[in-house]
Order: sequence, then C-alpha cells, then structure tokens
Amino acid sequence: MLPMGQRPFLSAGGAAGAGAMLLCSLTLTLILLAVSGTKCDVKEFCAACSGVPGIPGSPGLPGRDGRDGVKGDPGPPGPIGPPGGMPGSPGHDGLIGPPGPPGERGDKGEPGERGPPGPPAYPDEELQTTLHDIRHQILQLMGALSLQGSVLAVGEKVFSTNGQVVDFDAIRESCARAGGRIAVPKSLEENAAIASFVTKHNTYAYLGLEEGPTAGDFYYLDGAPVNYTNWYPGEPRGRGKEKCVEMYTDGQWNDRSCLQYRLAICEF
Ligand code: MMA
Ligand code: CA
Repeated sequence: MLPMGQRPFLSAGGAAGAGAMLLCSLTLTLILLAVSGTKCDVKEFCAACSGVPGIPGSPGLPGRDGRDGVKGDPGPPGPIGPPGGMPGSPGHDGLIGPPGPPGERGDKGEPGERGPPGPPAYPDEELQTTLHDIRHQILQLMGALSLQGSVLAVGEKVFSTNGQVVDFDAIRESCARAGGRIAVPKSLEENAAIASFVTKHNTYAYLGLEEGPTAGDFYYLDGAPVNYTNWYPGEPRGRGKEKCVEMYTDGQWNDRSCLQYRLAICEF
C-alpha cells in the first residue's frame, strides 16, 4: 500500500482541487513526521482528506414557458392593394362658393301704410312775415345810405365811411364802436370799392393792415399774413419805420406813419 503523501490523484477535479489535495497530503506528511518521526501507516493513523469531485451530471429537461411580454408598437401601413377594391367613404363637404349673380327683378309690392303728416310748407306764418319785413327794412336802409354815397356792398361785405379824417387809432375805434372793423381789401373788387370813397373824398384812407416785427412784412389786424396787395411801385420802402398802410386816390398802397389824418372807412 502506498503512503498517504504519495497517493496519486484519481479525478479531474481541476487545478484548485489538485492544489488543495497536494497541500493536504504534504501538510499531513509533515505533521506525521514531526509527531512520530515515521511515515503514515494506515494501521496506526491517517487523517481524513476531502474526496475527488465527481463527474458533472447531464442537462435537465427544458423549463416551462415564461409569461406573455408587453404588447409591441403597431406596424407600418401595408402596401396599396390591387385595383378593383371597394370605393372609400365620401369626403368632407367643400368650402362655400362665391355668391351667384342677382336674380330677376321681383313683382312690385303692395303700397305701404301712409306716413305721419309732414311739416307745413311754411312752418310759421308769423315768422315768415317777420323775415319779409326785415328784408324790406334792410333794402330801405341800403337804398337811403347808397343815395348818400356812404355805403357800398361787395359780396358779403359792406363798406361805409362817415367822411371823418382822423389818425389810424381813431379810425379803428370808430369802426369798432359801430360794430365793424377798419376796411381792408382782400380782392380787386373790394379794393375798387374802397378806392371809390378815397377818390370821392379826395383823401387818402388808412387800411386795416400793420407791419410786423420784420420790415416789409404786413399782417391783417387779426394777425394773419396779408394775401392780397396793391402796392405802389417801389413800396413798401419804410424799412420798418412806416407801420401803417394808406391807399392813394388811384387805389395803390403806400406804407406810412400811423399818425397822418386819413379818411375813415369801415367794413361790416
Ligand atoms: C414819402 C412817404 C413814404 C413814401 C415816399 C415815396 C418821403 O416819404 O409817403 O411813405 O414811401 O414818400 O417817395
Ligand atoms: Ca412808404
């Protein structure tokens, strides 16, 4: 019988098993030699060692089926089928078309109900009489004043003179007291009307104009810039020293000091 330390390996237990077996045999031999000074003798004593691993068993039977997995995503649409298939369902209604042409004229309708009574042709007989009387009185006054030669109507304006010859400020005041303004022509026709008074009285008249801060710039007395002029050739030449405007007997204008005595002509 072989001694324990020299027994050969009987199995293919792998490198780990072989290493463990070799270590066990060597250690046991050394222990036995140290204790007894002899080799291992089975009759006397032999320590137990693990056995050699057996041969792996054969594979078992297949296991049971697992549980169903989660549902997958839908697949892509299939290919177009062959011709001759069933027609599809009708599509949605289209957009509303443009309005058609006007229809033919219909028959004449029944007459409507009579409306409420309208105002009389002459709303107020007494008012009509008053208006007639006022117009008559105005015509009487205009006739009498025209005969005097002191009033001239041009368009919407009425020019008038009292024949007084005073300075610019006095004329302004007289005209304002009478409810008018110092006359100023804004057209050829108005200029001619004023000039007719100047000629008749053979006296220059002041006009309703004054020079502004800039020499040669003239304005109406309400501040608006002048838009009709009839300057004598070379005028205005007062270079800011002649702030008023006089009308010559031929109707032409000259800038002049405001302290001269001139015919008072107003407009209404
Ligand atoms: C006068 C006076 C002026 C006018 C000149 C024209 C000498 O001044 O009437 O206003 O411009 O004459 O010569
Ligand atoms: Ca002048």
